[in-house]
Amino acid sequence: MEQQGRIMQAYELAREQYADWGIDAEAVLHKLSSVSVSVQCWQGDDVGGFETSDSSLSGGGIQATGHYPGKARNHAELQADLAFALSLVPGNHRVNLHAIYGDFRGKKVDRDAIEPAHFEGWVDWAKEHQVKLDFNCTCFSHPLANEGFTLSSQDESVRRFWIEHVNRCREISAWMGRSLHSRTIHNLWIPDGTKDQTVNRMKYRETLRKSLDEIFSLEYPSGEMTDSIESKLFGIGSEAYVVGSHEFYMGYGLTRNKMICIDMGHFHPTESVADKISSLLLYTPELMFHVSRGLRWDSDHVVSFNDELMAFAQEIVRADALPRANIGLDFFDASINRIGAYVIGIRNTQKSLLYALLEPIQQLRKYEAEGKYFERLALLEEAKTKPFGAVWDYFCLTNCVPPGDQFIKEIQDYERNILSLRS
Ligand code: RNT
Ligand code: ZN
Repeated sequence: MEQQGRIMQAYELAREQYADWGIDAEAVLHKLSSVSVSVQCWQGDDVGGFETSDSSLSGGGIQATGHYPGKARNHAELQADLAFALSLVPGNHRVNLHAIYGDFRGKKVDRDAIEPAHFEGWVDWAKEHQVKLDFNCTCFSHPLANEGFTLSSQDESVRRFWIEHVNRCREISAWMGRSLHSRTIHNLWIPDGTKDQTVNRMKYRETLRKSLDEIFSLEYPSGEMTDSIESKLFGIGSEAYVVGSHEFYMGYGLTRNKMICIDMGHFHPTESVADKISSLLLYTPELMFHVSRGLRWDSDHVVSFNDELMAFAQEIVRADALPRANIGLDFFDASINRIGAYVIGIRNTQKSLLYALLEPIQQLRKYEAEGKYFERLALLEEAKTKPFGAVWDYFCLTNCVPPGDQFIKEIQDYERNILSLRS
């Protein structure tokens, strides 16, 4: 109670300070409440999935490192972990599934045979927990991805296998969206590429374009599912060449009216992902994001409240593009408590948006219009030490989730009572 009073008091003072800058903190929090983050199921089990066959992370140039105990071993555990993580963050969110997380009931169901029935458990769970679902085809961690090519494979039987997989994933997505009355975004990322120089850059890309055209020739109502396509710069084992590069998918998305997915780890380390937002949004209605933190490479570290994340949120807010931004998370750290990873990453993403929404944008734009650049910089810097944390704590309190660092203890308790019992 005492702590609650302190948070209310601090918020009152903060609210007044922001009001002095012409910012209505209540209106900001209202806006923030409406943002759903799509939470990646794969942080919960290090991108393992629940296929009965061996689908250990491979063939995708992506890697989860670490052996922290307590990872989810089945649906019930993953669902419990996700529900617990979501109970520690404000707002209503989505869960982003991969095709390998179906309930295959102990049978070997290959990727070209999956069906909505395998995801009924997830849809029931989503209804019960009032979350919405997004979906991804899984074109990696499979023997037929081991040669490094899926949809761009020159082996027609391999290519057909993956086309069938993606077709089924899109059908499952549409069914999910229908069942939950909320459009499911189906994101497509493939690992295709070569470790060393190829003399067939054009050929593989032509093949990928052909496969995508075939896949997308089947259209679903946009209220049920929408496609997004995710590019990448390089992966482990595809250092020299990635078929689905940024230019490839940018061209494809803009000419075929498909949503482009920007993963924050998929560009040159000094390239600003934030700077891409306004450019792309001039030519495409919506964007999908994979919020991630690359450390030196596409390492998928837990998202930190750092300059890059703030710039990302600022660009969305400054472009008035919150309704056009689909914000998904994509990190997987197996070296720390995985629920802690979720909660930190979700909360930081929300914090970055809150920070951006509390920016004195009108004054900043006025300064800029008048050529007052010292003043613009000064105000941007002052914003950094405003009582932003007090607004955040109040937001947590009013959403009945732990303010400040209190989630640490809750996660420690969960670890002691539940995670530590998993072998
Ligand atoms: C890989 C992509 C892709 C995956 C997930 C598991 O580099 O970022 O989004 O991380 O689909
Ligand atoms: Zn991604």
